[in-house]
Amino acid sequence: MSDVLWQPIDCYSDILYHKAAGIAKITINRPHKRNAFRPQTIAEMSHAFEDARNDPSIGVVLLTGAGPHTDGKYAFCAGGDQSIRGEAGYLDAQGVARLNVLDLQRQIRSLPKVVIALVAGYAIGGGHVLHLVCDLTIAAENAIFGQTGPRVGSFDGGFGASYLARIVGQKKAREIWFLCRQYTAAQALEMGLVNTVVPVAELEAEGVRWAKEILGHSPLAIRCLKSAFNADCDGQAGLQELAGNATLLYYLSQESAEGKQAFLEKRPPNFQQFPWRP
Ligand code: S0N
Repeated sequence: MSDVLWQPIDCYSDILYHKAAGIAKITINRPHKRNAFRPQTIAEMSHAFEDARNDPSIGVVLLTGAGPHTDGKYAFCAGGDQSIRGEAGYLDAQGVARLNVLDLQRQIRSLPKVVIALVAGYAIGGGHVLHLVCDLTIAAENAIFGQTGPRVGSFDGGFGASYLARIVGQKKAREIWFLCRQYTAAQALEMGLVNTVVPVAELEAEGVRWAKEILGHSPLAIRCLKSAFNADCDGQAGLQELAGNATLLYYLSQESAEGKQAFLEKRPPNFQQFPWRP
């Protein structure tokens, strides 16, 4: 456990949401399903991520799974809840089929703050893709990683395939998907799938240590770096994100403010005061 005093935020059924000292913590809380997600779980996670995005005191989000479970095992997330899988996706409370985890994946990637997955136990199927799209992953020694799609009749051909291949290489990514094997934390570290491995009792404390280190650095620099890393894989959406940050920085400049001020004061702008930098 960490030494921070987590404050519970809001009331959710499938997740726990806490904040402390610049850090938000989202915990998938469906231990009877090894933290498999249903549309409600995804909607709640999305709501919490949006809250973290809008809170200027928050710079880092930890994403984790509740555990240990009653049998002593742990899970980060076992993917989509197979018991409510309908013909066209996972059924919500109204019986509407949804694949809303894809929206959440994009939300995590484009969140202008750092998201760290803390993985104890199983990160399987769509749960594996969730840790994948986080910026960093800290694994407990008991973590187990893998995809099951071709065995259980699903696949993630988006980030789950192409981004995985960027991280572990084409051969390894194809092995992971085609064979549906499970990999230990040590193997995951060796293939670059996680950043570090710690004893399970140290997982949250290590996550908080990494978060505090990041929080000591420049928020705008981290924000621009995240979108720069994304732009490499995310096509025009990635470029839009990176360019949006360039616009944000420009808005913060005196040069940009002069244009707006001149318009409001109904005078010609004086851009001559600003240099054409080399
Ligand atoms: C995680 C595993 C390996 C753990 O094994 P263990 O420790 O032996 O526990 P179990 O006894 O198997 O499980 C304990 C209880 O938890 C239930 N449970 C576990 N996982 C799920 C699950 N995914 N859905 C529903 N229930 C689950 C068990 O049934 C058991 O309950 P009881 O005791 O009542 O029987 C092992 O559990 C395992 O292999 N789980 C299944 C992993 C899996 O195949 N996940 C689904 C993979 N597919 C996806 O995630 C879909 C991907 C996706 O979401 C997506 C991708 C792209 C585009 C769209 C989508 C989309 O669908 O939205």
